[in-house]
Amino acid sequence: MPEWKRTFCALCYHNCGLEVQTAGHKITKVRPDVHHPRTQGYVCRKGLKIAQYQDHQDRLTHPMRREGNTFTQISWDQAITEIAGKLSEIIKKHGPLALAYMGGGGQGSHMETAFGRRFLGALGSRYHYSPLAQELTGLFWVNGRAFGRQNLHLGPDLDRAENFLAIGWNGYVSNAGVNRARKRLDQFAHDPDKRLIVVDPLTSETAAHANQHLQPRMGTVALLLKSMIAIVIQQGWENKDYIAAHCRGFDQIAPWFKNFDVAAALQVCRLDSSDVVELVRLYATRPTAIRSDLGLLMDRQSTMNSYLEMILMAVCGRIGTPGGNVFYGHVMPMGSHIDERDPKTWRTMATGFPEIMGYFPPNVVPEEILSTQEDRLRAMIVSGSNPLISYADSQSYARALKELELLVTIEISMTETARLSHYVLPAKSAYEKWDATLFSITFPDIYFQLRHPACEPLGEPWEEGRIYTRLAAAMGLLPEIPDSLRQAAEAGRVPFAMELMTVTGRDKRAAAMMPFMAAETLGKSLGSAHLAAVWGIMMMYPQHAGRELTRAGYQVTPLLGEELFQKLLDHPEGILIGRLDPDDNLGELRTPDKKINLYIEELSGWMDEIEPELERAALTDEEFPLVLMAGRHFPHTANSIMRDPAWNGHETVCTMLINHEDAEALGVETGQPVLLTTAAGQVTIPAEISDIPARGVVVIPHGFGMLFNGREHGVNVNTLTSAKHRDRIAATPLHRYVPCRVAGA
Ligand SMILES: Nc1nc2c(c(=O)[nH]1)N[C@H]1C(S)=C(S)[C@@H](COP(=O)(O)OP(=O)(O)OC[C@H]3O[C@@H](n4cnc5c(=O)[nH]c(N)nc54)[C@H](O)[C@@H]3O)O[C@H]1N2
Ligand SMILES: Nc1nc2c(c(=O)[nH]1)N[C@H]1C(S)=C(S)[C@@H](COP(=O)(O)OP(=O)(O)OC[C@H]3O[C@@H](n4cnc5c(=O)[nH]c(N)nc54)[C@H](O)[C@@H]3O)O[C@H]1N2
Ligand code: SF4
Ligand SMILES: [Mo]
Repeated sequence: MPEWKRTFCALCYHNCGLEVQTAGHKITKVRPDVHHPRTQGYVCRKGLKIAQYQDHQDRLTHPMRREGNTFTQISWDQAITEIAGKLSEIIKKHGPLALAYMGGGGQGSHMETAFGRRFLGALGSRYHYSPLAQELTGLFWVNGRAFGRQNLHLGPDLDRAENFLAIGWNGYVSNAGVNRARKRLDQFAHDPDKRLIVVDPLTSETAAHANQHLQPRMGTVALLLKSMIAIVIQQGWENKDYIAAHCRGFDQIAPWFKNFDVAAALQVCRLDSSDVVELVRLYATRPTAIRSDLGLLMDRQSTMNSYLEMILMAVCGRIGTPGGNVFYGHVMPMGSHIDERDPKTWRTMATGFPEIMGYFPPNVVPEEILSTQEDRLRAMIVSGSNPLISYADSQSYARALKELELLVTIEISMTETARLSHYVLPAKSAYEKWDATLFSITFPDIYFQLRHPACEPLGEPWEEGRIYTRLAAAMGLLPEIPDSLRQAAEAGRVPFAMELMTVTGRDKRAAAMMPFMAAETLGKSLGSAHLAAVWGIMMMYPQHAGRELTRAGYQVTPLLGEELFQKLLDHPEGILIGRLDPDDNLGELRTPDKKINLYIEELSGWMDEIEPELERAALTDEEFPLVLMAGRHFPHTANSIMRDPAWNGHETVCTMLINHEDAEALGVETGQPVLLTTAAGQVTIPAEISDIPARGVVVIPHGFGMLFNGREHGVNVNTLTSAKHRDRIAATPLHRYVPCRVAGA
């Protein structure tokens, strides 16, 4: 009987525990890991199909160089030497700002980012275009202003909540951000003492399970949230003690809401006033946790929605208090805090968007490349990302990527982006390498899991960390490594730690290049650059998380980092690595006075635009009378990660959902092709009559339109989206509200 190996699913950042059997490079059997400490046997359909993630005919096995339309296999040595040479030439001629790094780590393999970002930085660029900056950076920006750090992130405190309010989040399907989401949702929906309330324009799968479903008009979240705050303030339901103790700026924000015309606003939202007042009363008086996601973040008022959501939570005293929304812990924050009011902050060159939490928005990349400025973007390394499918305006993306002097794609599959690249480098898949994920999705416990290699590599792929280390070495970026450090690495991890401290203490450059130093020394004796990076993270973690570790039962000694690393090696199912103090969550605030800052000056003009009549006018479009939800996340996609359509049994799953009445009015039936047109493009796609969309809304999933076996499967929704339809602060795409029209094809 083959051995069951414990691992976790890399298809979404939820990372459910799995057990797999393998033979060579194949995963042959999969089952949920019922003893997994965090997910306890929970999985979705995608996790159970993980074998097809890495076993298909488009897997990359060897480095390749493109000449015209054909790729030639080359050796790793040749690939590293040529890429390093070309990068050096471009930087010498145009300076380091000509270089960008895109993607990084995807949903389940974050160790590469430590190397990719360090490599970029060592060359003198900060331009990391990350998928996080096409959804979350508006929210991160608000977090920075309100809580003092962009990387302080709130999540629902479901263990202590009486009610669960989902706004613009379809957790029943997406699972995003809530551990064992379906189970947790069911607990709220079925317990007579709890309630699940869903605010969603569509009858999403989550809405269909709710005790109560409020169905606002698509694109009116900001009006609704502003109305909810106005009801709180006009009724005097704000939590005065909490505001006095924990908030700053209430008097400055109150006038926005005091005279706000709630009745007129809710009319535009097409909601019944009494339903909303009841919801607000419940939220203001009972411990209620909120989970929102792309329905807010990718809506037309993206950053404003995040701001209003924060104000609503704060005035009701639901931030950092039991059963509300709490600051989650982490082993390492997902990014660094950047305050763009500092004039030294980096901005994109042609479009002027600031770095937020260390990330730049993929939406602007075509403009940055196609700009006529001398200091435009000319070279890019893409890893774990497929911009031609994932980012807005695929047509412009394709045109822009072709203009690059150097495009290197690090991938496991021959993607649409890889096909345009000058060099394609094969990465080890999630199940062939050591790796870990840094997203934290539990409270108050903090877990960490190291994914051990489960399969043999197919061909000659490398870990991404090794690729960047070799490139850095070839470009002369690595400091001299003393023999003493190499010898210490052979002697063991404890002597290595001591020697590393001595070396980095006296050589600043060595400290700055730490992941590479560790990869070149300890990484060699461990057989993995990523494992050396995880070791480094474990060595650093106790330095800033002593209290969390103590609460979780650890004794903080100088050797604790080493102990944690060994524990990760011994426990592939993951370990409890810290615990937050659930009774002092507001202690996490990082503003100078430890208060929540309610007034964000830069948003005050925008706040004035959130008015019923202005919004009503903005929602009317004669040319495009319908709204396209461009990119639903649903059970038959895992972003663009699953390429072989066999994983969906070759069913036609890429359809345009349309509701009965709209279909009837258009004379369209299920299976019939329709012509869908937006300002950016046009596609023909089969219609599917469904109970999910509301009147006036059509829905297409994201993650289709990929080439497999010489054929395009489904429609790439990003041929319909414009990169300029974006948030004014963070440039995140507004994919949840794309005006369109539909006609029979
Ligand atoms: N199966 C599957 N799961 C996934 C993924 C996947 O590709 N497939 N991808 C993962 C990733 S990367 C992410 S970011 C998450 C995303 O997870 P979600 O954000 O949960 O995914 P969406 O499908 O965008 O669902 C958002 C909900 O917001 C609603 N909405 C849209 N517009 C509005 C509005 O104006 N107001 C309100 N109140 N609601 C609105 C939509 O109807 C929808 O039900 O999913 C993750 N999980
Ligand atoms: N219109 C529209 N577009 C959207 C969305 C939407 O709702 N609407 N949703 C967006 C969201 S929320 C997200 S997060 C993005 C995600 O978009 P992307 O950033 O493109 O990320 P993924 O689709 O998750 O993964 C991309 C690639 O990672 C590769 N890969 C898998 N494993 C590994 C590995 O171990 N190493 C390396 N180097 N590569 C690997 C896969 O083969 C795949 O090609 O898409 C976005 N695009
Ligand atoms: S795709 Fe499904 S099984 Fe995999 S981590 Fe996400 S929720 Fe869990
Ligand atoms: Mo995402």
